[in-house]
Order: sequence, then C-alpha cells, then structure tokens
Amino acid sequence: MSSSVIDFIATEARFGARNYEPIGVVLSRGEGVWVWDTEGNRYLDCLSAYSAVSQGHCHPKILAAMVEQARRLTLTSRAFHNDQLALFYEEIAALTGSHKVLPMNSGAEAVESAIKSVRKWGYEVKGVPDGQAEIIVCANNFHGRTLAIVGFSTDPETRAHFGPFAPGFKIIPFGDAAALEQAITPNTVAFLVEPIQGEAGVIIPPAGYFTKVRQLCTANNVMLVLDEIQTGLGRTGKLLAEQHEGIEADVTLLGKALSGGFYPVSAVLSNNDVLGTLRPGQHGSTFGGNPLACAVARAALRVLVEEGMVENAARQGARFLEGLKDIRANTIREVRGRGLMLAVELHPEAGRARRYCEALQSKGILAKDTHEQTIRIAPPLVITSDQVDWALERLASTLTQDFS
Ligand code: IF1
Repeated sequence: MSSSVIDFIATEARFGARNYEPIGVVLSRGEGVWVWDTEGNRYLDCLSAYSAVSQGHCHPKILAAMVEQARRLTLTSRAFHNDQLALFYEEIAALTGSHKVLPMNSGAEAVESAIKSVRKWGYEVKGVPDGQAEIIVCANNFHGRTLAIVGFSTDPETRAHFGPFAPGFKIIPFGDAAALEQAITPNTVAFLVEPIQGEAGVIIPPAGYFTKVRQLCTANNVMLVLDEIQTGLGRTGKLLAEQHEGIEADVTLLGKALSGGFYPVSAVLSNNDVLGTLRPGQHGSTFGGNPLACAVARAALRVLVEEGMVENAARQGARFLEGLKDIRANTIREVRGRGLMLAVELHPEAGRARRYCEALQSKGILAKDTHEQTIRIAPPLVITSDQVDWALERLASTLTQDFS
C-alpha cells in the first residue's frame, strides 16, 4: 500500500464516526462496471453502491443531464414550481403505472413518508380510531436507519441503544402468508415488506407468497407497501420485482438507482388515494422534487429503458446464477439470486465471508459480505457476458481457496 492509501484510510478513521468498516480500497474513478483505486488498480464493482449504480458508474447520459441542469437551476424548494418536476412525475408514473408520486431524497425518507401516508389514510379513509393504526412488517427487514425504521428492525446491531421507539408496528416472519393473515386486525393499515430481503442475505420468498399477500391485503383493506428501493428498477430482471408474481402494490418505494447513483433521489408511488390524503403543510422536504434531482432521475429512468438494462439484468443474472451453481467448492452452502441480485452463502466452517471479499479484491473484484457468511453480488445492470464469465472465474478460484 502506498502512503496515500494509508493516509485516506487513517484520516477517515481519525475524524469520522466509526459506523462503517470498509474494505481497504480507496476508489477515485468509475466507468460502467469498473472502478479504479488511487493507485490505478481496476476492479469489477459487484456491489454497485448497494444497487444505486445500476446504470453503471458515471453513465454519460445521466452525467450530461446533471451538468446541463446544474448550469440552469438546481433548487427552488417546493414553495415554487419548477420545470422538471411535472415531467419527472409524468415519466415515472407512465413507466410504473402509478397514479401519484411523492418525491423525497433518501430511501429511508421514502419509507418514513410511506408510513406517515398509510397511517393518515388509515385514519381518514379506512376509519381506524385515532392513534391506533398498526403496520405489519417482517422479521429480518431492512428499510433504513431512521428512528421509526430501526425501531421495527429485528437486528440487535441496528436497534440496540437507539430507543425509545415508536409504537404501532407488528413483526411477522417473512415468506409466511398465514402469519400475515393472523396478524391483521381491523386497525391494520399496511403491510410493509421487501419483495426480496436484501440485507438479510438475498432471501427470496416461496413462490406464490406475494399472490397470497396481495389477496389478503385486498380482502382486509390493508395497503400493500413494497419497498423496492433495492429490488426495483431492473435489479431483479424486471422493472419492479412485484412483476415476478404479476401483482401490484398499493404503494411502491423507489430510491437508489432512481438517480443512477449521481444524487440521492427517492419516491413514494401510489396506485390509489393513499398519497391523496396529504394536504399542504403536512409533509415535505427542502430538497425533495428539486429540478436537479428530477433531471437526473429522468435521465436515469430513460437510459434504463432505452439501453435495455432490465432485459440485460435478466439475461446476465441467469448466466451468473448458473455459473455460481456450477462452482464445485465445499465452502459453498447455497447460491441464490434473481436477476443481478445474487448471493453466495458459505458454510460456517468456511470462515467469514469478509475474508473471501478481501481475496476477491486482490483478484480485481469488489464484493461485500453480509451477516458473516454471505457474499452479496450485485454488479451494474450493464455487465456483459464476458464480464460475467471473467467474474465467475475469479469467484471460482477464490471460493475453492481455504480460509478456515
Ligand atoms: C447502508 C443493506 C443494501 C434498502 C431497502 C430502504 C433502504 C435500503 C430495501 C434505505 C438501504 C442499504 C443502505 C446501506 C446498506 C444497504 C443495504 F445491506 F443494508 F441491505 F442495499 F443491501 N430499503 N440499503 O436496502 O435507503 O436511506 O440508505 O437511501 O450502508 O446502510 P437509504
């Protein structure tokens, strides 16, 4: 390691809150599926900033839209109209088949906004007694880091010593429709769930689960809120993961790839009157819906569609999953994935996943461990067959290494 690398890392450690433990690489440039460190080493990015850079690093068309808009107008606040917001609404509504849009910035803000909206809908439309609204969520969920959200996390690391927490959430197992049926009461306003649990280790629910969930929510007048912040916008090989079961959420949350990684942009989309219950002064955000964010998001959505990234994610995801399944290594317990949201779960005896991620780094691949035993693989959706094969060769040789 050169002194400059040590310097960046040491300075971060000295001044920064130590809420992360990054892999020891300092990145300074990116293009498509590739990133380069300060020493000029190139890596295939198999994390894509947790799926925010789905369109590939520094996509030239998103970059051009951002620069062009930044020169004209960046922020007006919502006290005034701007000439990008209406176009963003129109385009995202048409693409996703939604009726109403609420623009926010981070993913967690979109989740918080959805929680506020479904509660309000519950009181004003469903007729739940004031203060009694219940929202059902799943064990091992990950929806962000704000207080309301960490309050219904089941991960001790995420929750511990951050309380007291907001009441009104009920936790059921993921993938268990009978548990949902039992948990619903007349005061239930929503079921908030990830189509595939990301942080939990890319957990795909049993086939038919979401069809049953949809039926139960409809039958009980409960809003189905799908957190597609990670699974949405092509990551799983469909524009929205809900399409794998042919269902439609009442409320859909998008973030991350909504900006192609240029800028924090998130959105709450609703198919009905949920967002319609918000009146002037009841919710907002200084930066939400600003012209720069809207111009970036419009370009991010446009290239996703125009360049066939969703179809490519399905094709390359299938190739990647096949390739992973073909690796004969006794370190592997299971490989899972849908589209380019993939994971390799290691046997406990194989040692910590982090060691394998560090070994992959030395071979030119950046991937991230989750929960000690799982290596998450989520490259940009622009990856080619040759690049998938290149990654598979390196994964195979790393996974047959013994770190125990
Ligand atoms: C971190 C995981 C990914 C999300 C879903 C909302 C949010 C996220 C389904 C909040 C955010 C992140 C944040 C990142 C780690 C990460 C993650 F490992 F935790 F699960 F992506 F895989 N809903 N996910 O996945 O969005 O407020 O962050 O914009 O470092 O905490 P945000």
